[in-house]
This record gives sequence, structure tokens and C-alpha cells, in this order.
Amino acid sequence: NLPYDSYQQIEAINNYIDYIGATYPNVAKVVNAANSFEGRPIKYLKISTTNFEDLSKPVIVIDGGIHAREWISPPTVTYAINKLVEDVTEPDLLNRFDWILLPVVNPDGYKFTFTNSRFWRKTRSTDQSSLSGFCPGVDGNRNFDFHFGTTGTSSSACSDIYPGSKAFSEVETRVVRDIIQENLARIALYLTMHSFGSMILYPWGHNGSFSHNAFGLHVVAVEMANAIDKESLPNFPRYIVGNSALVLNYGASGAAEDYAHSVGVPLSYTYELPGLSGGMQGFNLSPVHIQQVVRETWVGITAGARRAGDLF
Ligand code: 0X9
Ligand code: ZN
Repeated sequence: NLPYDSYQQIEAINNYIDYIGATYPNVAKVVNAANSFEGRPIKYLKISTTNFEDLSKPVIVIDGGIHAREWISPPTVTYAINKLVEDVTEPDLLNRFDWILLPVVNPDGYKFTFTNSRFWRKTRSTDQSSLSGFCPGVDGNRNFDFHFGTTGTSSSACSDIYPGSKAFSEVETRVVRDIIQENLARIALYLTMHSFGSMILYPWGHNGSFSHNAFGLHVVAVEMANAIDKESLPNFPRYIVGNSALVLNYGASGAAEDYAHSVGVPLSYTYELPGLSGGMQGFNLSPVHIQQVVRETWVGITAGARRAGDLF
């Protein structure tokens, strides 16, 4: 198991994924999906109690670490791995679903926040075709192919919300796209973990309009938030749920949760995990809170999974 009293380097997270795959080959399979722009492996786990060719169960997909500085995100995904494989207290969730768990979508950016710049957000790619300067990096959560580059973006490559030269210009977002596409017919629930703000957000985030499944999205969001709040602490803010653009007061196009929903995932959410302070320090949640956040978030995931399974 990984420690949850400190933030882990990318190498430790990758070693943990490999360790799980090697130690529990009957339930967990490591996929080395691609190498990042700088050549780091982008690894995820497929967790299934039947064989990996059996395509009969609904799938739950959870990713983290698309935004590099949001350090509380990857541990919520590795903790889900722990609870499904090493410390199984809810075997029904393991038996009923196949799980795809990708703790760090953006390993280059994540590494950079440890070595160079704590509040780096984007990937680390350099795009020769960019006319707007020589700044590295694309905002992964603007790079998906849904109303690409229309709202909440900047055409300046130096901006933190630069969407890239085109949709899926980044190998990191293509990994998420391919997971969604490969499992499309079976994905009951997609969660993408961010920070911060204690929010559960659903489509459409590009413009604040409501999807055909808005009631379903809202009901399951309430279920998850309520489950989390029951596990929460007095010094933590209550969760807020709602349409991404309306809750955040900004539309943002090309986001993962909108993309997944647009291609057919019925229940698709962005979690904004707790930050406990404002400004940039919200990304710097003290390590003393990791344990609490991963535990309560797991309870939210379990509530969402059960409800998604019933509705699927
Ligand atoms: O702006 C984002 O990408 C997310 N917030 S963050 O502070 N983690 O960067 C919110 C994304 C909300 N979803 C959509 N706009 N679809
Ligand atoms: Zn984010």
C-alpha cells in the first residue's frame, strides 16, 4: 500500500501500479497505455474479477492528475485501487463492475510540480506549430474534442487555459479518449478527479446548458455528495453539486467530463476535491488531510457506483 500521510512522486505511484499488477494478477492488469510527451509511462489498472476478455459487466472509469498541481487527486485514485484489490471491504463493488483506474493522466506536469514549479497545471509539450509563443504545455482539460476552443480558453500558448493547437493534440488526453472509446458501451460512471472546491460537477460545462440526462446526473451527484458529507469533518466545507458552468460561474470547453458524456457515457462528473483554503494554497492541501479526503471520496465513489449500476 502507498502511504497517505505524504504526497507521492510519480515513480512511487507507477511502482505501486506495477506492484498491484504483479501481486494480484487474477484481478488487476497493468496497461502501459502510452508514453507521455517527455517519455514517462502513462499507466492504468484494469480491475476485474472475471477474465479481462469478458465484456459483460458495467465499467467504472476514474482518472486523476490531468492538472499537475492538484496533488490531492492522484491519491483518491490510488486509494480506490487499494480498496478494490488490497483491502476489500465492499466485495460487491469488485464483483459487480470492472474498474479502470488511471491515477496520473499527466505525469510530466506532475513531475514538474515536484522538481521545478509547484503550481504548474498543464502538460509539458512544446508545439512547433504554435504561433503564439514558445511556452510549453496544454491544458489537458481543454484539449478534448467537444466544442473545442470555444469557451474558457485562451489562444495564447503561455496561458494556463491554452487548449492546444487542436483537440487531442496531447498524448495524455488521447489515453483518456481511448479508454472511453474502447469501453464506451459499458461505462456506467466516469469520474475525473480535480481540485479544489468540494464540488461534484456535471455537463454541459462548456455553456451551462442541461443534457438529456440532467436529472439522472443531478440525482447521482446528490447521492455521492451526501455520502461524502456524512463522512466529512466539521472543518471541511459541505459539497456543492450542479452543472459545471453554473456552479463554477465559467464555461470551459474541451473538458473530459463533457467529452465523455457527449460520446455516450450516461453519468460523467468532475470532482473538485477539498482545498480548505483559497487562492493557490487550495492546491496545496496539507498532507495531514490526505487520509480524510481519500476515505471520504472513496465513500462518494461507492455511492455513485452502486447508483450508477442500478440505473445502467
Ligand atoms: O477548469 C477546469 O478545468 C476545472 N476546474 S480546475 O480548477 N480543477 O481547473 C473544472 C472543469 C469543469 N467541467 C467543465 N467545464 N466541463
Ligand atoms: Zn483541475
